[in-house]
Amino acid sequence: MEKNIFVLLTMLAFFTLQVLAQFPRCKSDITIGPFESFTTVIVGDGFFSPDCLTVHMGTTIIFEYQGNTNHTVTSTNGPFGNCNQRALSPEIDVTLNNDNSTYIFYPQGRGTLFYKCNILGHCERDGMFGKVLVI
Ligand SMILES: *[C@@H]1O[C@H](CO)[C@@H](O)[C@H](O)[C@H]1NC(C)=O
Ligand SMILES: *[C@@H]1O[C@H](CO)[C@@H](O)[C@H](O)[C@H]1NC(C)=O
Ligand SMILES: [Cu+2]
Repeated sequence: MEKNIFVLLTMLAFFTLQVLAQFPRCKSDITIGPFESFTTVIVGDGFFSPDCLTVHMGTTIIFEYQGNTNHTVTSTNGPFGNCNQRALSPEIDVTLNNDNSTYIFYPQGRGTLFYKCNILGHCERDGMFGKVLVI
C-alpha cells in the first residue's frame, strides 16, 4: 500500500515537472506605471529584458538592440515560450542589428503580445521569447 502511494507521488511529481517545463516562467516581470509614455525592452544576445512586461494603454514599448548578432522581434500566438507559431494579428517581424537598432511598438489595444526571436535556435536554445501585457 505504502509502495503504491510512493509510486503515485513520484508519477505526480514527474507529471507536474513536465507541465511546468512546458510553460516557462518569466525571468523578470515588470509592471510600468500608468502614466509612463514609454518603456524599453533590451534585445540582447540570447535574451529579451524584461521578458515579461505589463504596461497600460498609451505606453509605447521600445525594443532596443544591444547585441552582436542579428535578432528579430517576431509575434507569436503564444503561450509564453512558444517557439513555433507566428501570429498574424498583430503581425510583427522585424530584424534588429546595429543598422536597425530600435523597433517602436505602439499597442493598439489591450491584451497580450507574445513574441520571440526568429533566428534559428535563439528561441528554442537560448529562450529568446517574451510577452507584453497591455492593460
Ligand atoms: C542581418 O540582417 C540583415 C537585415 O535583415 C541581413 O541583411 C544580414 O545578412 C544579416 N546578417 C547575418 C549575419 O545574418
Ligand atoms: C528595420 O526595422 C524595421 C522596423 O522597425 C523593419 O520594418 C525593417 O525591415 C528593418 N530593416 C532591416 C534591414 O532589417
Ligand atoms: Cu536572436
